[in-house]
Amino acid sequence: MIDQNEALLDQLEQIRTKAIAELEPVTTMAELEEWDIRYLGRNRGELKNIAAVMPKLTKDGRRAVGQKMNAVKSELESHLKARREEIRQKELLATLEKERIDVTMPGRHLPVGHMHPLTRTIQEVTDVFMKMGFQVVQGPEVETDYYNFQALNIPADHPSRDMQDTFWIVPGELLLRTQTSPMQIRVMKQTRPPVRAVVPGKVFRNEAIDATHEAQFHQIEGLLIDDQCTMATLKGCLQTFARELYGEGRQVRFRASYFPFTEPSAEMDISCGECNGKGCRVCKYTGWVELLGCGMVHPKVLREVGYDPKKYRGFAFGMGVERIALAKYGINEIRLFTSNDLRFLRQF
Ligand code: FA5
Repeated sequence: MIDQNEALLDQLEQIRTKAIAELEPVTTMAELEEWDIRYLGRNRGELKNIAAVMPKLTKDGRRAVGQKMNAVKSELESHLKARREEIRQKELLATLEKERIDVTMPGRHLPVGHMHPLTRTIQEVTDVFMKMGFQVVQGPEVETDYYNFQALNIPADHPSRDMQDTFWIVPGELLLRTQTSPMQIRVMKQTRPPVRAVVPGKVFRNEAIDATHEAQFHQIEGLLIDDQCTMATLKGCLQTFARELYGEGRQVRFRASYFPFTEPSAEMDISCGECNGKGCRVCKYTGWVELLGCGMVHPKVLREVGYDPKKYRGFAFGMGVERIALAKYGINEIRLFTSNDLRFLRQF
């Protein structure tokens, strides 16, 4: 029995030495895992094999072998713990080294876009009018003949229909709006005076295209209705707008004109920004660029929307956004806005 105890103690000592020796070259968690199973494993570890024969020993033998086994076990466990920590640290350092961020490296260039010059112009114009108390509203691009023409005092046989060559969807009924003026009717029908609104949006005309004419362009409509406004209010408002948008250096002028839905009517021009009024291709050698049409809202239009023309009056205007941008930035070709040419767009 004594021999058997001795032999077991010996065996435990051999296990201890072998385990420590085999732990030496272990460098990965996977290898450590294997080592753990081999020596300390609950099912088939080498210590477990010795524990299996313990019940057959004498009391003293059990105590001596048990003590030695516990000592070996806790020594191996503490080696395991220390090595696990070492490997963990080593792996962490390797990961940190592999994923190291070089903060001195130049950043990746992400090109940032910016607003299209027409969008920017619309925003600048509406901002000026918002400061004057106007509300910004929008309306449909597909309109009925009633809103685009009839309600604006342009009946079916009216010659002024020819002023705006129309893209019809259903001839005589449905069309791509040729102007933003139909929104005058929609706004007035939906509200009671006082009214102050500006309406930016796309309009469409079946026209010959050249340096200042497009078939699809943008307008901003303006409408003010109250009980005391006059042509002087209209001129003051539009002059203020021109000064705010273009600065003090540019001149504006009003020319008598005709629109079926305003009386009296006028057009406002601004001195050409390309040639400073000397005459060039942009201004067709006149020194002026036409910006907008305007006038006092016709009594027939007021009656059409249920406003009493004896009580209320107002003015309206409609400006071409492309023309405003041409004049503001001194551009000599309207088609550049839709050319998608980055060399052009990057300049704004
Ligand atoms: C009108 O469209 C009227 N609805 C304006 C108006 C509103 C008058 C309210 C009175 C009261 P006109 O056809 O002139 O008017 O166009 C207005 C502006 O749109 C012009 O002054 C011009 O700046 C711009 N415009 C007209 N046709 C074109 C085009 N083909 N391409 C680019 N801009 C244009």
